[in-house]
Amino acid sequence: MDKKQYNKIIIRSQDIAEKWKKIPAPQRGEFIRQFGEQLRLQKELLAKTITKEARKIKTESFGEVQEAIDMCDFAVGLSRQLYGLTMPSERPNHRLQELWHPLGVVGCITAFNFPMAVFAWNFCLSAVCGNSIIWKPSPHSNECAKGIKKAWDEISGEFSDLIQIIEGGNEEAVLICEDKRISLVSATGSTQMGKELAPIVSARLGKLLLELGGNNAAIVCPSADLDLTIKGIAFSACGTTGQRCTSLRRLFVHKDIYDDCVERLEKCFEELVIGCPSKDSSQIGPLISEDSFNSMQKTLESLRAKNVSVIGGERLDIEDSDEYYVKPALVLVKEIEDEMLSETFAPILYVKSYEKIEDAIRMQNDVSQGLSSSIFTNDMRESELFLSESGSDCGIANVNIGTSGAEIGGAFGGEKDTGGGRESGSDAWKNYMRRVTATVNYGEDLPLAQGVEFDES
Ligand code: UN1
Repeated sequence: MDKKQYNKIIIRSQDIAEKWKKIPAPQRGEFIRQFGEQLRLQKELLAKTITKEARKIKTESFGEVQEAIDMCDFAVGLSRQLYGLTMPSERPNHRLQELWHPLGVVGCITAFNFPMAVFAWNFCLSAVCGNSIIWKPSPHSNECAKGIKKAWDEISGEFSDLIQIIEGGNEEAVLICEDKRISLVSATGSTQMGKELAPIVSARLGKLLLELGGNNAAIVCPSADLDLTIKGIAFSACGTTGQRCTSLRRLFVHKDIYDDCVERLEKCFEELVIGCPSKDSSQIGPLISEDSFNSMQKTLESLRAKNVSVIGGERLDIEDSDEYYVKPALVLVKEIEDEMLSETFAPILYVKSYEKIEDAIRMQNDVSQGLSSSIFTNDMRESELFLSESGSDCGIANVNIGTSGAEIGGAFGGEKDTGGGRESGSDAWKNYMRRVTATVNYGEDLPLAQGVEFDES
């Protein structure tokens, strides 16, 4: 992008942030309430755009717009709850309190797979917190970004440029990361992308919020309700064509139920309806690109070369389309294979048996990523162990639910190579503000903290 044009965008964003921060937070919330109303009105249109561009099936596209609406509702409430703590001061006649102030301009880099919801996580919080936003969507989802911007433009009046979009790829992402005027860079994408961009932001000591790759696992215990479990696995592993950062990639099944579980999974994978995402009956649409297809095939080929059992995974010809429709792959492994340790953004599910729950938890944690995890069990000792400090090391830990499909109310994100950031619910708003610790002396003396004496006379 032309540097001059880029500069103009950022200066505009700084100017608008100056005005926006002076509006009381509950009034900023009112803008977000109206934005949510627009999203409700345009739900069908926006969902269609997602299906058309990101190729998500209809129900998931509607779900994604709903996730953005939920974020608006959450942020409206939050606009009256940007609480700072008041702490007891150790000094007489002193008040010790924290204040939260806006950051200014926030940069937001998003991926193709959640082309609206992840922006909404960032924008809704950032806006009620008093910031403007520069959005660089994935080159695969520029139309989705325009759809969201249009909805904002309908209600935002003079604050239309609170959202400004910069289309582009890595070059534009680097511009944002290098720019000292952008206080916080929130980036969603692969670990590789995070490792390239994070040092650029860190070199200028900017704030970072990272939501990177996952390599999510589920454990199936002997007491699990298998009907529920298979459903949970199928949605997490195959839904969104395995292209969620929360998609289920690895499955550890207790040896006593392994055969039964694999048999059911094979049948279930066989029955999933793969087809054009705008058809009501389709459960799995195509992969986003030829690159995604190639990386899936490369992973499967390298497994087959080692004589690992791979069921499915082949390309399907759907209505003579040149898109990349694939059969989800079930990979039955005896040992941990190297391929299992990295994230292939496609529907590949590795299945391995285990004997002891401690071993299953260890294998689950034994990857560099730490986003989402699940256990399927009706034994509270196992589920509590899984949730304890000796259990899952991920940012998300579910019981009797798959790894994907988190609600917005909780903080979303994970540890290790996932980047450590937390977005969406809970207190994630604090990422978009700066904290001021204010101590006020309303007395007539000047007592020093820690009992220090300093008498000038
Ligand atoms: C992502 O894939 O980057 O929990 C986000 C989920 C969705 C968000 C996924 N609510 O699967």
